[in-house]
Amino acid sequence: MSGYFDHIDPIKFEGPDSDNALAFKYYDADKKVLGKTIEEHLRVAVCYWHNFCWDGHDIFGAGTFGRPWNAGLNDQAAAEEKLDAAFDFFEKLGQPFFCFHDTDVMAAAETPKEHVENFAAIVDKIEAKMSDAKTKLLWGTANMFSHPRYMAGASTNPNPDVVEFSALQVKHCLEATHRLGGAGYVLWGGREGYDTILNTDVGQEMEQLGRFITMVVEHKYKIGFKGDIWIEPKPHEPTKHQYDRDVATVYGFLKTYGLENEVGVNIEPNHATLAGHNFEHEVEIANAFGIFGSIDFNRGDPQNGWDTDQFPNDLRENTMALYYILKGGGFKNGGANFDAKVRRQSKDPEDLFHAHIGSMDLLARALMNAAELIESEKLSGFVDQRYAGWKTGLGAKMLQGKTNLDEMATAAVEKNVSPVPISGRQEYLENVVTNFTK
Ligand code: XUL
Ligand code: CO
Repeated sequence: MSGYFDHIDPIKFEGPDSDNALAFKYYDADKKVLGKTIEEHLRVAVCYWHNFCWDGHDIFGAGTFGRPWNAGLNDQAAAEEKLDAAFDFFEKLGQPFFCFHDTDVMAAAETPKEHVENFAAIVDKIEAKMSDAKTKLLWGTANMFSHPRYMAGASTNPNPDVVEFSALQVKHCLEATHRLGGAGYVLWGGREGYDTILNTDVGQEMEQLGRFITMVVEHKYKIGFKGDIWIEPKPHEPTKHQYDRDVATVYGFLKTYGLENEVGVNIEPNHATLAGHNFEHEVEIANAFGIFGSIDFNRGDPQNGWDTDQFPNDLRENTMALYYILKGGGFKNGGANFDAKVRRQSKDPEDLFHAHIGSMDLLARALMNAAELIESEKLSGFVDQRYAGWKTGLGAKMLQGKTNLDEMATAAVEKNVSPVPISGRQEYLENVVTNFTK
């Protein structure tokens, strides 16, 4: 026990009329929605890095949070104190999952041997903690972007020695994720991209990335890891051009290297908006290509263009996202990880709870709205009817590859009518969504 959250009672569901800021109003974990409980649908995860590692510093100022485990050296004792605090938080919040980077949980390391030893030492402790906790591991990942050695990328680095270090980190983190029962493993591109083309061989770097991810997949089979591997698209920040800029780009890359049936995506709304897409677009593109995996829920700020990683609070946006997630079959191994951080002035332990309670309530409402939208068939009925022409006749033959330009052109001339445009009913459909957002 860390003692850090002792003054906060376990968070309970009290319903929408409750005045208690430290209670759930909508996140009723056991409530059934479309045949599954809210907890089973959402698979909520708390992330280690924003909540327990970041100390509140920004580019102009020092840390503001004063969390005791971040006060001194990041040694094994501090890593264990942080682990205690993290599991105390998980127990009080009661969410089913957490996520971590290797460097979030372990004592700082400089050499490869130190990395292996320090990581192994904390993985033993995490395993012990998990043995009497409800919280399971949603996914693990290796941080290959913070240390200066990764300045020019990890697997896309011009120096193969850096790629060796990356291989070491991913091997150990994937094996730890497997040992801890993780449902997935995430590869965020970090610095896999470039700042100036003048010093970069893009073709060479893409080849390195393709080979590296192939080796990760091979290792997954070698160790018998049954979870999924997901790439997390992001268009820029930290590098100007990231190779995995959005879901469609990632799909093209996976297809090029024959990985499209092995690797899916972990979508983050703030990354989607930085790429000029909305959240539901990224979800539906992933559904269309069959690579939907998991979500790092958060939001950006519409007035600025960087990755502010704020907790989500837009009910309509998340109703839309949950609608397309459910339409695609919902989460399987993936879940709702909050890759979000409280603002720098929100320095108290309570603030971490307010942030997660509010976002879990928001997602529960969005889920219930989305389920009602699905059941009403108002959107799907409209779309099905809009594409009904493709079920029969030449439309069906075209999709089956059984017609050609000659036959279609002849059919058009025989009918000899210019097709009459049909309304797309955008405003009507937007009204439907508004009326289901409650
Ligand atoms: C960075 C980001 C990461 C990944 C994991 O923008 O989202 O935290 O989710 O490395
Ligand atoms: Co993320």
